[in-house]
Amino acid sequence: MKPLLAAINRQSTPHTPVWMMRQAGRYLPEYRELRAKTGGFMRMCQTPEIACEITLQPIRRFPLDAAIIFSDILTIPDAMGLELTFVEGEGPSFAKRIGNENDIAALPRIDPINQLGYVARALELTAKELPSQVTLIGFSGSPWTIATYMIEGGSPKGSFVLSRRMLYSQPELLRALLDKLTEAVTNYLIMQIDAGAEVVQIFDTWGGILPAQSYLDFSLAPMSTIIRRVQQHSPHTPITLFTKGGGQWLTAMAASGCDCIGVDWTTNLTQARNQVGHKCALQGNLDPAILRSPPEVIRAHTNAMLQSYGNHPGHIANLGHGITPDIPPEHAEAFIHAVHDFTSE
Ligand code: 1CP
Repeated sequence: MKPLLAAINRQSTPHTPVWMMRQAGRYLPEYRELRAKTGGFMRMCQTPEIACEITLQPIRRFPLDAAIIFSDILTIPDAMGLELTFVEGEGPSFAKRIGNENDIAALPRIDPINQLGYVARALELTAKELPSQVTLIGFSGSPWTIATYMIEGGSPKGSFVLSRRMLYSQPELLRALLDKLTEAVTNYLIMQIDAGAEVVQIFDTWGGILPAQSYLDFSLAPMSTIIRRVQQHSPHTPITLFTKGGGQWLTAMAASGCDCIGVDWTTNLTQARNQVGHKCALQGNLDPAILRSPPEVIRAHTNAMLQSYGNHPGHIANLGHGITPDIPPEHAEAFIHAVHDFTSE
């Protein structure tokens, strides 16, 4: 079995598998070169040959155990008609945002195969090209995280004022939006699995800004519904749940039925493992800021992270959040090699 699939099933592996969130992206000169030629991030996502090529770029450079399909969590609101654009250096922005009942009522149900079929085709192409030991990962944003972008109209800068206002003043509106997104994410993940994704990850980047009860009701509950429905369709495809800032809710996350929990760098892996036991694999959690340090510092911190998980099956090494554009590729390489060096039999 591929090392990452074995680890996610809590089986022992010849080395701890490793990949990096956001491993296909701007820290790689070959990505920047292709982006300059292609013109526009969405054009890159929507052209399966280009999305496949970018997915493979980090795989050619580093001995990674997984490839994550090149796409974005904001393809769903784009398909719902919010008109996504990415301005270089400024991040995502929508032409329309979701502010009231009418906006939510007007949101169409999406048909992933017709509207997001470019992601399925990119997965199919990539599955054919990947080395045999590398696992192909599909993904989506969580309903809550996607909703924050739709409500804020782009990057939720500052303190998510509009999203939190809706949460507290019009929770029924937020629920209606989350229901639509729950259905869309479920069908989107099922499409990705049918196209060749061997694991799917739900990125709940902004779940950690919520109070505990609101996290359970407005972020974890929709994700649990998605997990149940995806498992009904594909009982053997593992699902990873990553809530940034979710370290205090691991027991509740494990009860969602997910196979693996992604943890950020603020979480202690020994404690996390004591809490979830054998129920879920754990993925993470080197602070991505450590990759700015010299390679020997990266190796030392990587070793400490591996030690804190301990010598048990069920660990997938990763960063605690995405790699940032300023990281030299050699530093990413130092991290990946360190994981394999320290854990090879
Ligand atoms: O390895 C990969 O790069 C895989 C593809 C991938 C993934 C998994 C991209 C490409 N984006 C994502 C997920 C994503 N997108 C998340 C969840 C993970 C996380 O928290 O990092 C989020 C919040 C987004 C939204 C988004 N898209 C942002 C963040 C904006 C913000 O401030 O909130 C940005 C900058 C993007 C654009 C984007 N997505 C991906 C890339 C390589 C880029 C850069 C685009 C460019 O070239 O300008």
